[in-house]
Amino acid sequence: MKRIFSSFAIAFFSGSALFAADITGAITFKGTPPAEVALSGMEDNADCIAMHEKTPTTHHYMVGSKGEFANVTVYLTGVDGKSTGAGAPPVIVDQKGCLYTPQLVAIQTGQKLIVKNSDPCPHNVHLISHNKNFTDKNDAQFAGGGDLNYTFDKPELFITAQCDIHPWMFAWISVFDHPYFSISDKDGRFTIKNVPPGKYTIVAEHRKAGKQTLEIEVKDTGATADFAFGTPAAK
Ligand SMILES: [Cu+2]
Repeated sequence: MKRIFSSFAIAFFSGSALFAADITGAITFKGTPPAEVALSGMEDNADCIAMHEKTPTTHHYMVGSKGEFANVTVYLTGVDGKSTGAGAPPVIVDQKGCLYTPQLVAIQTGQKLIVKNSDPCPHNVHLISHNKNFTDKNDAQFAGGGDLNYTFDKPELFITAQCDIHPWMFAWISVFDHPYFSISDKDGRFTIKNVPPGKYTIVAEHRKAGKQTLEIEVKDTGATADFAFGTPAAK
């Protein structure tokens, strides 16, 4: 019996090198981030301001009380050509209260992006590639109108989505040609799932705070990668 068990154990553990594992990490921001500002122009728009108790602000730096840094895009490099986007569930962005929710998303090449309008007013979705990967897309979307669907062929960080009717409305879409990316949550935590064992360069990038890079090795048990951002005075 013992021998049978050991044979099984050897087979199991030697086979585990083929398994994929997760990369997890925590992202912090040290110091005080720049102050956010009230969204300019919304107070002059009766439809939009009526949906808020007070004028919303920008949310460039989403930092928790202990420095937990949310909305940082984390991704592996050197793994292009592995997109599973065509079979992945769509990513959904809603327009609600004349704001994009969520305001920052990441998606694979070939994966569907669905933009909804939950507002009682019209919007238009104006997508801008800063690398000229596509010519601007600009689609009107009326109240109660159907969803808009998009896919992207080429990877690019922080494609801009803006509404030309409501000039404070912005969202950013990052496109990857692989599934190995994540966005940090309100606790500053991220998980990149199902990464095959190996050595990788992992990047944490924030639209305002810049980017940081680490070399990591993913083993059968996974890997961790923590990043600390901050204002220059706090370093
Ligand atoms: Cu709008």
